[in-house]
Amino acid sequence: MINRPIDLRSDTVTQPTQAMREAMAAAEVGDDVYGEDPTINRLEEAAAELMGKEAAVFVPSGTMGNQIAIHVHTQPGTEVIAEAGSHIFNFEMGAMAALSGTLPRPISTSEGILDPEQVEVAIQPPAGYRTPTALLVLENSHNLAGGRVMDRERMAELAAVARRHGLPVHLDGARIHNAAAHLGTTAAELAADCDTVMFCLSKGLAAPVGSLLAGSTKTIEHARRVRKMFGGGMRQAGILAAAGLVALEEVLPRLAEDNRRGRALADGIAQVPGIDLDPVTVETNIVFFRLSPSAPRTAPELSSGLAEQGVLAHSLGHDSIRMVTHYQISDEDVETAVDAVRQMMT
Ligand code: TLP
Repeated sequence: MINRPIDLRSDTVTQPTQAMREAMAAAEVGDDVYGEDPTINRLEEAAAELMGKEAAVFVPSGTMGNQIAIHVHTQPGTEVIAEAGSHIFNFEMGAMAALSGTLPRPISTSEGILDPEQVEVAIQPPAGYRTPTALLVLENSHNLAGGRVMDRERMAELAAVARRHGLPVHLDGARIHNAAAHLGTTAAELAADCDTVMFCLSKGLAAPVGSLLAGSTKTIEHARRVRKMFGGGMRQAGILAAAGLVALEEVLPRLAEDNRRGRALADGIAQVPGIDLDPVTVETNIVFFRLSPSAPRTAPELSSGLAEQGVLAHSLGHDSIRMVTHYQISDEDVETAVDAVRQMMT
């Protein structure tokens, strides 16, 4: 039994760093609904530059950033094309229907990566009896697909299909910096073909709260009005933005380490009998694995057994487990987690 839990449930569990806490205490603040919070303004400028866009707006969560984007790009009674396992479709409480009156058109893929042909076919042809398509959503890295990364070429091909049909593209880049680190490129490069991109400060970047939505000046002006409408107008939230600025400076440059540990975790777990996992598919900090039908335990049993040993993981359904590395997970923690899995499965 170890002293502190090795929490692999998500990278959302990260605690703010000491530097973040100090920056938060010292932050200059103002009323952001009036545009007067200097720390938020700095964060928004930094985020726009980082994403290669004209402007950005600070929002309380990734879900709100995605949903504002949907609201800005669509009209009620239209469709949003998204990969079937996407967060926007599965884990945002039906918000695209509830808040924007849109219907998802989910496309199933084997590894979370859309094919341009599939998108072409999914776009509804103009006809008086068809639900018009309004938006294409991409997710990179793809959470439910095990942190899979879409490369720049595929993103460009998908965006080109959307453009040919006059459709905007939104990128759910909650973990875009993990994807960029894997590819050895920048988030701006990956988001270049997208009209809007959302990324989270509160995941691998370890800030306590917040995400940013970036796009053209005109789109972000609209997004600010929608943020207020959705109840996301914040006041002296520069306290939160201060942590975000530290995240961009200090935590972002080390995300490749989390990706490396994700792969190390996968390499170890893949060797345990009864586990179905190809470690080559683990490109970033998310590790999904299945338990084979002959495995001695179900996923919920494995996750509760691991919890008793101080290793926290997420079970999904009967046979799937997710583990996520982040800055509070060391090489030693990875080894301990692999040992715990081996012990539980033998
Ligand atoms: N993901 C969370 C859970 O909601 C599943 C997690 O633990 O991974 N896009 C993607 C790709 C995400 O993974 C998440 C959160 C979001 C959007 C939403 O971010 P928040 O939780 O800030 O609303």
